[in-house]
Amino acid sequence: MNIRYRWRAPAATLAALLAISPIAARADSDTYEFQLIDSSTKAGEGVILAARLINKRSGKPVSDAVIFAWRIDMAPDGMPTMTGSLEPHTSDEPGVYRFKANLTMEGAWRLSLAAKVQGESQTIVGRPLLQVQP
Ligand SMILES: [Cu+2]
Repeated sequence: MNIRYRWRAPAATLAALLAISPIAARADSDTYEFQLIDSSTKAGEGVILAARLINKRSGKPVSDAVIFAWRIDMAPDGMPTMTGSLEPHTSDEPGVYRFKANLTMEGAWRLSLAAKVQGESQTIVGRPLLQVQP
């Protein structure tokens, strides 16, 4: 399979970066946006989530991002400490970054991603929301 991006760094760096990241959150959020291709899914194990990274100025997907931190939790439903397991999954669609998740509870979830994009010094952070159905 043609993997068009590389995954780096363990998710250990994640809490520090994504839980409390006023600095990272500021970075270029007006230019780049992570959008879930399907923002509604069924609860379960091994759910595949796909997020497209868009450059809003050009309207084009960003295919060379390196996503180095990821997390999924139920913060939108008042459960910020309830996380789901989440691991990168292969994708061969440029600009689309996929994950395999265990989403054990219905309700509102938040996917948090941090990425580096070529030519941008700042970290790109996105937090698209996901509705999980029973
Ligand atoms: Cu929950």
